Amino acid sequence: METGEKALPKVAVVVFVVKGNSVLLGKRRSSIGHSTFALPGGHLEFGESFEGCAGREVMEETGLEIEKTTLLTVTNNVFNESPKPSHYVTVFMRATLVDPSQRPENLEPEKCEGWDWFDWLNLPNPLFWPLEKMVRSGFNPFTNDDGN
Ligand code: 8DG
Ligand code: MG
Ligand code: MG
Repeated sequence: METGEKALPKVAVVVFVVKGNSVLLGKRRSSIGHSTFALPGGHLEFGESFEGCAGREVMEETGLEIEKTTLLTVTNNVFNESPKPSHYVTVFMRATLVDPSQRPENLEPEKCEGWDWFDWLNLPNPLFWPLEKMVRSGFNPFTNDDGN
C-alpha cells in the first residue's frame, strides 16, 4: 500500500462446486488461511459478473468447467491475522460441473496443496474460518438458494 493510501475492502467470489453430496475443497498455501480447507475462488475483476468471476477462478485454479452458477449468500470477513490486515466481502456461489467425470487439477500449486471432493456431512479440518463460520451457523449450499 502507498504511504497515505487508505485500505479498502475487496470483493471475492468463491464457489461451492457441487457433485452429488460433495463439494470441492483445497488446502490453502496462501498466507491468509494457510493450511486450511477452502473453496476455489478469487478477486472480482473490474467489470466482471459474479458468474463470470466464478467460472474464471474455478477454471484458473482447477481446470474444471462449471455451469448453473447461482448466487447463494454474501459474508463480510475481516482478516486481522494475515501479514497485513485485509477485508473481504465474499460472494458465495454454487455451480455444477459441465462434465461430472472431469477431475480437478491443481493448476496453482503455489496457492493450494490440491483439490478434492468432500462429502458435505464429512468435511475436512480445519476449514478456512469464513467457511467454518457458515457451516457452524447451519448454512447448507445444497438447499440455501432461491429454489431453482
Ligand atoms: P486471484 O489473484 O486469483 O484473484 O486471487 P486468489 O489468490 O485466488 O484469492 P483467494 O485468496 O483464493 O480468495 C480471495 C479472498 O477471498 C481470500 O483471501 C479470502 C476470501 N475468501 C473467503 N472465503 C474463501 C474461500 O472459501 N475460498 C477462497 N479462495 N477465498 C475465500 O472469505
Ligand atoms: Mg485465483
Ligand atoms: Mg483462490
